[in-house]
Amino acid sequence: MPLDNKAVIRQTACPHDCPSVCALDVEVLPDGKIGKVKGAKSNSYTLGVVCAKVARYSERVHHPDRLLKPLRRVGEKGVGISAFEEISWDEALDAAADGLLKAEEKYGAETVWPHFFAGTMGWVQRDGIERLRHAKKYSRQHSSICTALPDAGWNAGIGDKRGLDPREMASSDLIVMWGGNPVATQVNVMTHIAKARKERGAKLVVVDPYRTGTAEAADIHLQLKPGTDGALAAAIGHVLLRDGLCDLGYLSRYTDWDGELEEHYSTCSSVWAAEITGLSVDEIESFAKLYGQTKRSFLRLGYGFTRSRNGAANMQAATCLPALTGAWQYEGGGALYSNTGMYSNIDKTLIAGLDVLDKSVRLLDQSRIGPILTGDKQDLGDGPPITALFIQNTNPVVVSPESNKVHEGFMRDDLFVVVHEQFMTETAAMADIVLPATTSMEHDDIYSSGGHTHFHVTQKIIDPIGGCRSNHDVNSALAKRLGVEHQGFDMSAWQVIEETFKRSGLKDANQVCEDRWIDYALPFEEAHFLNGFPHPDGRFRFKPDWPSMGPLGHKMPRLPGYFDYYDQKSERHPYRLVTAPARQFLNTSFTETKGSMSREGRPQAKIHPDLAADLGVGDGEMVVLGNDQGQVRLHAEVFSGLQKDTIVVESIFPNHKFIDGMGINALISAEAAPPNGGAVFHDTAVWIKKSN
Ligand SMILES: Nc1nc2c(c(=O)[nH]1)N[C@H]1C(S)=C(S)[C@@H](COP(=O)(O)OP(=O)(O)OC[C@H]3O[C@@H](n4cnc5c(=O)[nH]c(N)nc54)[C@H](O)[C@@H]3O)O[C@H]1N2
Ligand SMILES: Nc1nc2c(c(=O)[nH]1)N[C@H]1C(S)=C(S)[C@@H](COP(=O)(O)OP(=O)(O)OC[C@H]3O[C@@H](n4cnc5c(=O)[nH]c(N)nc54)[C@H](O)[C@@H]3O)O[C@H]1N2
Ligand code: SF4
Ligand SMILES: [Mo]
Repeated sequence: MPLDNKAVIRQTACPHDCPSVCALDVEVLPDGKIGKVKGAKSNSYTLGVVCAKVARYSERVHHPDRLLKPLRRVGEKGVGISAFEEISWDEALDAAADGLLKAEEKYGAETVWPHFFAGTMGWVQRDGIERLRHAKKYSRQHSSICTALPDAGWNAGIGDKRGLDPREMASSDLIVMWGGNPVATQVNVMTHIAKARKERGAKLVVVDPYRTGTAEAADIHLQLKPGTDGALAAAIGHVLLRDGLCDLGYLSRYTDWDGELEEHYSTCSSVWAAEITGLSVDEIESFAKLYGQTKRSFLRLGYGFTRSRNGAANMQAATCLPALTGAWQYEGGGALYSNTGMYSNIDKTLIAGLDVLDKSVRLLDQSRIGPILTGDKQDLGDGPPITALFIQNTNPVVVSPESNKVHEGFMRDDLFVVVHEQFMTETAAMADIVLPATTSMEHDDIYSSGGHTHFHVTQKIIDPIGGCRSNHDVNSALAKRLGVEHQGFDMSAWQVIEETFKRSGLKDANQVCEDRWIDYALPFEEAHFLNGFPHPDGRFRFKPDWPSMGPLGHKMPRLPGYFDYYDQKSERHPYRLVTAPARQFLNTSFTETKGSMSREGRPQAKIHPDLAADLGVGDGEMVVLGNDQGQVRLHAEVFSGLQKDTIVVESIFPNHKFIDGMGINALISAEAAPPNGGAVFHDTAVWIKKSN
């Protein structure tokens, strides 16, 4: 990109899988590299703040280990860069297409599984692989790993994936951060909480099984046992009803409230919930009263408390609370989980090839890649085995449940793998062909924001580094070689964006790019569902139609609250493991940078001092965690901020950072959670032993 000899500030958005989707002001240096990265002050959600890992972003973009050339594996799988030789783009694309075509010839198109996720959240670069998939009738992906459980739980009661504008926290008197840790996972929430505390004296309550950075900052921390949120929510409902803190007028006008529900809540006492959650009766009662007495109460619902077999029920149980008090009627009152449903007027047909989608093609569950690659008949159905994978924006060898099976599957000799990546991840190390990918600084894209209401449009701010190509360019080049045609493959990424905006009746994309974003914030009445909830009858549902929400919906309880279907403690597995995100990583991204790795150090199991004493384990000594899925060895960190039967391992460290080379997801089950699948990363009963 032509530059004079002065640094300039260019504008973009953070592409990572994070609800904050920060608007970024990035310094571009005279040598074409990026310099300092700051949050845009002009964006009323970002407010000039970014997390520490992206403030250090040049470290990742200009990392000496960035993949810069296409590679072919000539050595063993899983070894890393030394097992590969450099090849030209033409050779690499030919070999990739050849491998996919050969697999298809032998077993039919469904033997190929394009596997992707949200390493970049840009719609064009993330979802363009769907166009290739659908055009080729390759096996489809049920993208369940992150949002299937919370989406089901939220939509069950509310009806659409949107909630409060987070900037409304400025008008809240009570903010409840439930099952999320924004100090680590979406720092901007803390900016808005801090404003409400400073300007209105708002209180912050955190519901989390361990003392996170967010819990440390809170006025009240409800340190419950993982998986028991439904019981807590039901007991709060009980107190609200008992003490006359419900808005009965609101309940009858806006919800499906009835006598059966009243009867149901009357059985969910604080004493009952204290037993299940491990909280004291007093903690439950006083929080319930505080919640019931505060009209402007903002529930900020995270993902964490839904990553459990009963996660959808937990989420739905929490969404019942503002319906009980009628908090939705007041500014700063109500709830937010995610706002990604807000952008539904943007037509995705061209981006994702929805015009060539064939729903009769087999749908495979992303979270079950381990069982799928090891030939699970139930997953594969009548279809062929998976013998070819084309992977973009995800690192399944590390992030997916049942890592031992994932590993075994990738090691198969009859599996052909193409990985398009920025780094030699443990997944890339399993590939036959590795293609080097641009970062968001080097390509054009558009981004919706889950944690707020802005839709961003960005163009590249530096030239692609080395020989890197964008996902869009690679998908288009592969499509040609695979003999598929679609308008989207003949356009540049920017043309796809322009055409998408035209079809959606939006302003010209160039203009929006100059403006940086469109703010999709809704008027008060809409955002607060005062014109009705987005169900056909306009009512919030205490009794959701779970069976309509997914193939496992029949397993869900009819009434809101505690669903005791989770990996409960047993004699063999007396502890419950939570694998919450580490602050300096973003999933597996940033595990390659020194700035992040040196701060996180090594994988550690946080264990209660009483448990450490029982085991005879000192701080920094080694322990083994295990269950029916596997065993993992790591160091112990003696930590008082959790219940004695809870263990926390912040994640996601690469497998090779663990003593035996197998990481924490070896312990996580790939069981699909009801009603519609979803991975259960924080729902694992384990045993623990001292190790040598
Ligand atoms: N630094 C950093 N930021 C990230 C990520 C990262 O890995 N690192 N990942 C990104 C992604 S992909 C996502 S989806 C979001 C997720 O962001 P969050 O919404 O914060 O969700 P989680 O990360 O799953 O977990 C958050 C908290 O939930 C708690 N938790 C676990 N089980 C339970 C439970 O049963 N009940 C309750 N009440 N709490 C529970 C955990 O202890 C943890 O503190 O963050 C994004 N941002
Ligand atoms: N134990 C445990 N496991 C978890 C979780 C947990 O809390 N605990 N969280 C789960 C959750 S919520 C999620 S969302 C998943 C996330 O799992 P992943 O999606 O696998 O994680 P990311 O690190 O966000 O992204 C993966 C890769 O995308 C690459 N990438 C980024 N941009 C581009 C691009 O433009 N093109 C290409 N080709 N590649 C790109 C990055 O280099 C990175 O290696 O992990 C899940 N796994
Ligand atoms: S807080 Fe999230 S969106 Fe903002 S810069 Fe950090 S990773 Fe990106
Ligand atoms: Mo996620």
